[in-house]
Amino acid sequence: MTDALDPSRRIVVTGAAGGIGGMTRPLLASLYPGLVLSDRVAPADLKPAEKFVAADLTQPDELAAALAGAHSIVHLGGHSVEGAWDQILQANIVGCYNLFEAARRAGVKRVVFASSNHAVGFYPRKRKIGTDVTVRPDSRYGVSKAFGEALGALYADKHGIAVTCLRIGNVGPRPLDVRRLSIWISPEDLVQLFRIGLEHPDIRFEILYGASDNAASWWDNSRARALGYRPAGKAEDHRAHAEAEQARIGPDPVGDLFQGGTFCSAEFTNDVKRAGP
Ligand code: 15L
Repeated sequence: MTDALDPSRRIVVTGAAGGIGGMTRPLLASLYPGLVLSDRVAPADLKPAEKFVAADLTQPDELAAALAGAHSIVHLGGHSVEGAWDQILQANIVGCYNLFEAARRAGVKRVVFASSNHAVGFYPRKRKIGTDVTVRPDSRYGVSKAFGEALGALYADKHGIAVTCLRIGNVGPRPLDVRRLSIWISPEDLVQLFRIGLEHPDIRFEILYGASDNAASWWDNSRARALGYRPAGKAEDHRAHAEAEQARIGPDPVGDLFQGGTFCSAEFTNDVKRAGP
């Protein structure tokens, strides 16, 4: 067995107390006995068998302690929606830099970075995009995710860390509305993508879309498929629920044109024709 496939290797999950951490922790625990959870504060439902190390992404010493002896990282930590600049700056820019730098110092081999669809949110819904397009962030949050992808490329090229950036859509048991029919991913499918990042021998630097097998997808995820991704979730199975929820939400004249939805319409002062749908 190669080192990368050793199930006992220490894998640190940052942001373990957050939404995605909560949905994927049990699945990861059954695959990786060496799993270590990290966040500023322990998850409320931490099990006795789960190992937890507290670390604040803005504190390099705390990160160094959390990453000591780590083989790989799943970096879910940071601010997970749009926020004030200083909030995004500290959690997602400074925090992400501290994370990659601590990983390099600790000799970490692989990082899976939770990027977001909001790094490319200003692409129009009528256009299908691959992972090679120029970023079009829809928010300060989206800019921070594009920054994280760029930082991942730097640490892959300069230091040889195998980095997988997942432009995650929306994770949950089912799509929440019509927009999410295009970007939804089940927790099980997301863990499949984590595994590719943690184990696949060909990873050097990758950007993949974090989406299930959605008929209405706006993304070409053929690279993920080439790496063995076989999503089981199908958003169309939940269309009736998503449409019913959408009817309650109502229209968003700007957000409905773009992939990022409300992240695009928030604070929007442009003419939609200039933004290019
Ligand atoms: C994200 O990146 C957020 O973390 C999540 O809370 C959702 O807003 C999601 O995108 C989405 O686009 O639905």
